[in-house]
Amino acid sequence: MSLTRRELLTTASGVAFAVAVAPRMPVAAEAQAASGPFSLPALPYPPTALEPHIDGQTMTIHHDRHHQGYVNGLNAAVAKEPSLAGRTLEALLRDLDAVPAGIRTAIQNSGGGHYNHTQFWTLMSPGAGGPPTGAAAAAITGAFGSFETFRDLFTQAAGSRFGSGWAWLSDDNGKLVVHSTANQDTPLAEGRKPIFGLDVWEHAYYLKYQNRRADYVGAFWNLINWTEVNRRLA
Ligand code: MN3
Repeated sequence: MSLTRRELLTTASGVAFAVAVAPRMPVAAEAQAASGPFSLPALPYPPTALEPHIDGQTMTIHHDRHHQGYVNGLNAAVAKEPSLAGRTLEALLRDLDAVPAGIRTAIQNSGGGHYNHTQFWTLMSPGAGGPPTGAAAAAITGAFGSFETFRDLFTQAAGSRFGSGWAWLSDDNGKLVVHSTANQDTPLAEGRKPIFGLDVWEHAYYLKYQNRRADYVGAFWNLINWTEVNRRLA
């Protein structure tokens, strides 16, 4: 004979415990939380495609495990607040104060992690990099004087972010700015629209670069997908 977990608990502990367990019963809801509404986007290239700048093992672990972890955390959080149904992730991150306190930190960290990594994968591409093209070239020169000046500012932002975080080029009310955020915080929470961001958590580079974050940041300039940057600028 087989007993379900609930029947075993009920048998052992009586009716009162069965009532207490009841809210945990909707296994279907938990399964749903694990699988949606947010999902891990596929990498737009094979994990080894960015070598030698970012190695395949780092890309696989970073995408399949770290990013998946943020997706799982985000789904678990929103499952606790049916009132959030229909809200976009951008809207939640833009106004964290409006998110119910019980899941605010989870939205900030896991929701931010999902949002940040989703843009990160598309902003790199094999055989890309070099100086900006099209609208990005004009916008960056207009805002910073030259691509080289911008690159130095961005490199400084990436290098000086203490601990884990991101370096960004963002649109701040129509003006391009270079800045950084801590942990998985997003420019959205600062009222800015992110154009592109570089992950400077150690999990993004440690296998290949160990403590040499500057070398990883330097390699990023060989990968940046200006076509995608131009799409996001438009
Ligand atoms: Mn990361």
